[in-house]
Amino acid sequence: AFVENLLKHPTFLDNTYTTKFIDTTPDLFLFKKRRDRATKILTYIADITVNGHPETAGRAKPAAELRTPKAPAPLADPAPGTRNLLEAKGPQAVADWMAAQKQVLITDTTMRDGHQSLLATRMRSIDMIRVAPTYAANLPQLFSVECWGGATFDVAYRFLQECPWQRLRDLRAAMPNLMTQMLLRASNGVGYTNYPDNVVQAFVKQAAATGVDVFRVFDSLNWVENMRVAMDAVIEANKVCEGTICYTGDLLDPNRAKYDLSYYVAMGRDLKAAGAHVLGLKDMAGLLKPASARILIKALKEEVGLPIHFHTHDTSGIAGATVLAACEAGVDAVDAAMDAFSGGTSQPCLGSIVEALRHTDRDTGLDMAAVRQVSNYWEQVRAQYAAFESGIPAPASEVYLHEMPGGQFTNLKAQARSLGLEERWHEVAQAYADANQMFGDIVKVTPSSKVVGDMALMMVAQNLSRAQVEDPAVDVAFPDSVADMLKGNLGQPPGGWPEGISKKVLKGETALTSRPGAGMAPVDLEETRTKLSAELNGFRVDDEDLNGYLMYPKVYLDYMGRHRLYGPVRTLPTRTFFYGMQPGEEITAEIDPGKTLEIRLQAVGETTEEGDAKVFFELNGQPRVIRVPNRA
Ligand code: BTN
Ligand code: 3PY
Ligand code: ZN
Repeated sequence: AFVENLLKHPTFLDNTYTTKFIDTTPDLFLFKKRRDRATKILTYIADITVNGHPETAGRAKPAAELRTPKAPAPLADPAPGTRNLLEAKGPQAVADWMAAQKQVLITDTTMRDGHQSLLATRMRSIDMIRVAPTYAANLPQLFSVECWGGATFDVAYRFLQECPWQRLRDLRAAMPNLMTQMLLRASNGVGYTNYPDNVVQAFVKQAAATGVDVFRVFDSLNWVENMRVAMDAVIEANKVCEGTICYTGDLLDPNRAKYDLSYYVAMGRDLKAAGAHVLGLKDMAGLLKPASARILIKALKEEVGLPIHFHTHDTSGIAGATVLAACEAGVDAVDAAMDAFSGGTSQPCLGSIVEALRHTDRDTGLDMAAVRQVSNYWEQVRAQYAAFESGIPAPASEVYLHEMPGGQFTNLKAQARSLGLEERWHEVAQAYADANQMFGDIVKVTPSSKVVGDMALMMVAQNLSRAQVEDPAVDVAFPDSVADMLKGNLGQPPGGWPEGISKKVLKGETALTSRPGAGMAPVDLEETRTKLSAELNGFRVDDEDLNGYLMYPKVYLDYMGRHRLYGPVRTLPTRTFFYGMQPGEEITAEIDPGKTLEIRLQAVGETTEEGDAKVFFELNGQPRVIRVPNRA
């Protein structure tokens, strides 16, 4: 609502210039533009100071004495790392190098899955970019830094008012020796539905151009057929294609025979045949147990022959044991998160894995003093995001019942809360497990996990059992996402969809059994660009903007509308972004390299008869008054 009000405010109806132009065009009227951007940022600060940020209202607050986190100093010039190898010799050379290493290679997931799983994906770019040079200089032995994709793409536009492409560009520049890594949902891109092939291709091409080196490509039903378009695009871009198996069920349980060893080995072989350089093993819910990891990793190594990159979540509390078992079984690379962003629904603790392997034949070679320093930085960062903590205090063995992915767990819990079902959480967990069986025991990961979650919430809210939902005689209004999935629009699970529930949901409609993308007309990219440009008053739409719009049209347009009002708010310290300023407080915001605004809040004045609050600032020593509607 605060946006709508501002949109109506005459002072802010200026739409003659926009993001990229301002951010990248060296121009003759620098003074005026800078002042205008400064006005926009002051407007944002004034609004948040007077009215608060809607996302932090009523939530826990960071401690008053917290300072802006300070990154540890880079110790030396960045030593050559995996990125140098990729640039010099290409992705196959990276895979060959991986397979030849004795040490366990480590991917740091803090900047993607870590905060996606613990803080609802709310980490802002500035908190990442500040420490990126330290990663490059002090941790050059890392295999990769996972810092893009998954839910981070839309959350950046939607909730953080920043451009995800710019985040990637900045991180890439700050870590020239390290491979960046992203999570790509194959034909679902970084969204929740299947996109036309040429949209997926354009997106991958752009991600590679802006700065992604390793693409972890997975499909939410493990359907290799629906991964090829994305995998081919990665290979075409000469980047590392990590074709990925999603792990589900329980390898050693004879009652879950659908996902047995032969299933995973066959999928691994299919991914290799599809051109994967590396085989990803993605245990998104943290269900792989140590004994199973030994068997699975050994079999995949022997039978597929690709280097293996293992990813898990610590929801159960024993992921560390599984990682160590995987290391014993010969896994090539593993994912971990820095202390403050590890454990629980996130990855296991990076430093502890490094220590556990120290002085063994699989010693990672990472410098623990450097790891500790970086961890300490992340501790300060996490403290700033108190409002987004989900408050899960202990390991949850219940994960073996519901099998929710780490990235979904906290999200679904929040959804349950907003529906007034918080005290019935354990029923939601059971309903989630029941819905999964009803759909035939499927892989649950974005977007299929969202469908199962929607179904589970509905069952609990309406007190429906699985038997009732399946009973042809009981009338059930299924969530749209369920109908969409059973129509085949997310693709095919192993063995197809169960007949009974499909029949009930589809009401006579025939379901698609071919690849959804095969039947979708290509989007006319240039026509889309022209129309978008017109909608944005002639703004020059570059390929990054176009791809952002193609993934999330409305989210992108809303972001652009707010950008016009507020300018480059990504440069604000995180506390200021979420809480505004205190009288007497001073901050700086570097709106361009070397161009810094010094902002001091003097006072918040009375509210006028028209309902506007006057906010008094000093901007680079000059007094400035900003009026914003007081809605508090
Ligand atoms: C937010 O809305 O707060 C962030 C979006 C997070 C959505 C995630 S992505 C992984 C997980 N699986 C789902 O089905 N939803 C979540
Ligand atoms: C995502 O797709 O965002 C995930 O994290 C899946 O695990
Ligand atoms: Zn994950």
